Formats: sequence, structure tokens, C-alpha cells
Amino acid sequence: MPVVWHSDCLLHEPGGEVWLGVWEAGTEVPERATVLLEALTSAGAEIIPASAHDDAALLAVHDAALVEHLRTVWEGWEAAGYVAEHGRRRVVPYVFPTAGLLSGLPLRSPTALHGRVGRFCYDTMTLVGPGTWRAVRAAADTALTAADLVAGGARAAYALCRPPGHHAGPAGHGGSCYLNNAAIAAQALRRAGAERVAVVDLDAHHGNGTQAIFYGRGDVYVGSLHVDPGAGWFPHYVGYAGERGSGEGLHANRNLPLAPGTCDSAWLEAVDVVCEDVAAHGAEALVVSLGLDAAASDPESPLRVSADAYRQAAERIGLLGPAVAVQEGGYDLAAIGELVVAALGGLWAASP
Ligand code: SP5
Ligand code: ZN
Repeated sequence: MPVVWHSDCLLHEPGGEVWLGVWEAGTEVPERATVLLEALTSAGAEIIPASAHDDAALLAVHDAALVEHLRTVWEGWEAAGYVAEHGRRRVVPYVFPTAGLLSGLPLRSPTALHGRVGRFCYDTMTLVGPGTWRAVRAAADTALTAADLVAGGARAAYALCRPPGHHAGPAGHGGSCYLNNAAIAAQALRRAGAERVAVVDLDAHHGNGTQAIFYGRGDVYVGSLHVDPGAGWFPHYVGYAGERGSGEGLHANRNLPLAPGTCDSAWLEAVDVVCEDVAAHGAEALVVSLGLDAAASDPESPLRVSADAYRQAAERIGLLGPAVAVQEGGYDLAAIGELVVAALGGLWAASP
């Protein structure tokens, strides 16, 4: 299994997250990537360096304003004195243009950066620091390089992306995500000639950004199994079963919310529902949003999935077509190495 990697992915140091008003250590740390890389290297995977790709691939799924914001927000934050004069060592928004604030009035672009950041970041947990943009851009290149390999005939490839991406939508980011690596890969597969593509999201959280990007499209199916957002889990407001797509995309979106505590058998049943959809969709290529946080020991989710179930899920998905696996969440540093080896082993064993 080719493993695509760029060491710039280590440069993003969120330095914690503000959760419910309190600054906490956070779990989306650079060590996640080094643990995954070490486990895959030890398992004998071939490590392939990510190559640079044009911004066009990002702009195919994201608004130019979001990309430009992410590219420039740290230097703007520093230049405006938020760090040196005010002790704000990371970019964190505090006012959000929700429907409750705007009450139907148009979305403005406030001149003050500390106001404007809430237009692009929808939570207080997705901080920007000095190395964030380079890591975000490298993660997108990593996904694109893996998509190139699959478009060029590889039966599967894995993008070791960090930061993760599936919570980033067309115009906004959050949930520890900045640009949507999986959506960028899916769109690249379309552009390379696959008429129909499917995204299968195994992360413990709903892939709201991927859903939003493809919601109105019939060419890219999106299926996600995740802990029920209504039971108290991020992203809280989206990821419900009734969200089936709109317009040409109607029925090309599937959400399978799972109760906290869901174990292997019920999780694999949900995988099978998505696999049936993918086959019916006629996907010529797949993207797997490979979050490892559904694992029983993960600190960010109450699902109770084993490494063996990850292997079985990946085997079933791998039978459906050539696949680009894109790293999403997964926060138990003691477990994610075994989990990623199990999942990619299953995908590689099965892929046609
Ligand atoms: C990519 C991904 O998996 N994003 C997950 C975003 C959800 N983060 C929620 C963080 C909530 C604060 N952490 C609480 C830990 C309690 N054990
Ligand atoms: Zn997650």
C-alpha cells in the first residue's frame, strides 16, 4: 500500500483548543502523524513524498475567500499585534455570524480581524498558529498525490493527512479541520475521469464538510456513519438520517447516526448499508475518510469499534473499487498505529 506523506504536516501546532470557554490541551497533536508513519513504516509500507499541486484543486471545492483567509490569517493576526500586544498566541474567534445574529441581513466581511475570523471558523476548537497554513497545504497535496496514484492505476493509496479535513465545508472550517482533503481528492478523481465517485466516511464524527460540498451533486455520493450528533456529539447540528441530499444530489447522501456505545456488529451493519449504496451509485473510484476515532479507547468518541472491525470494514469497501484512503481523526496515540495498519491491510487485501 503506497503511503503518501509530507513532513510539513507536522508544522501545525494548534497549541490546544478552547472548549466550553476553557483552554484545554487538545488531542489533534503532531505526534498523531508520527505514530501513524512509524506504524506503517514498520509494517513495510512504501512511503511516497507528496508532490506540489496547483490551487485549482482546492478552489474546485472551496470558496476562494476561505482559502485566502487560511493562507493569510496568521500573518495578519501577528501583524495586527494580537500576539505581541494582547497575548493571543493563536487565532481564536469569538463572534459568529449565526442566523440568530444576522436575522436575515447579509453576511459582511468585518475589517477587524478578530471579528472577521468568526466568518470562516465556526467553533473555538480549530486554532491557527504560525505553521498551520503550510501543514494544511501539505495535507491537501498529500491527498492529491494519493488521488493521482489511484487515477494512474494503483488499486489503493493512503494519504497521511494532518490536519484532518472532513469538517471543512465550502466556505467555513472547524472541528480541527481547515481544508477538506477527502473532498479535494474526490473532486480530483472526478477530474481525472471517474464519472461517479463515492466518499465513505468512517470517522466517529459526521463529515459535515464533505456532505455540504457534495450535497447538491449526483456525481459524488457521500455516506457517513458516526455517533449520533443529537446524542451530544460534535457537530451537533448536522449528520442526521433525514439529510439525503438536494436537487440532483437527492439520495446521493446517507447518514447513519449510531448510538453512543455502538460495538462492532452494529457498526459493520452500517458499513454494509453504505457499501450497498456505493455499489448502486456505480462508483468508479472511492475515497475513504479514514477516521480511527470510532475505536473503543478513543478519547473523543463513545463508539466501541475494534481494530479487527476496521479491517473488515476496509475489506468490504475495498471490494467496491480503487480507493484513496485519507486520514481524518483518531486520537488514542497508543491505538492508532495498530488501527491504521489493520484498516489499510484490509483495504489492500480486498481492492480489485
Ligand atoms: C476530525 C475530527 O475527528 N474532529 C473531531 C472534532 C471534535 N472535537 C470535539 C472536541 C471536544 C473537546 N474534547 C473533549 C474530550 C473529552 N474527553
Ligand atoms: Zn472524528
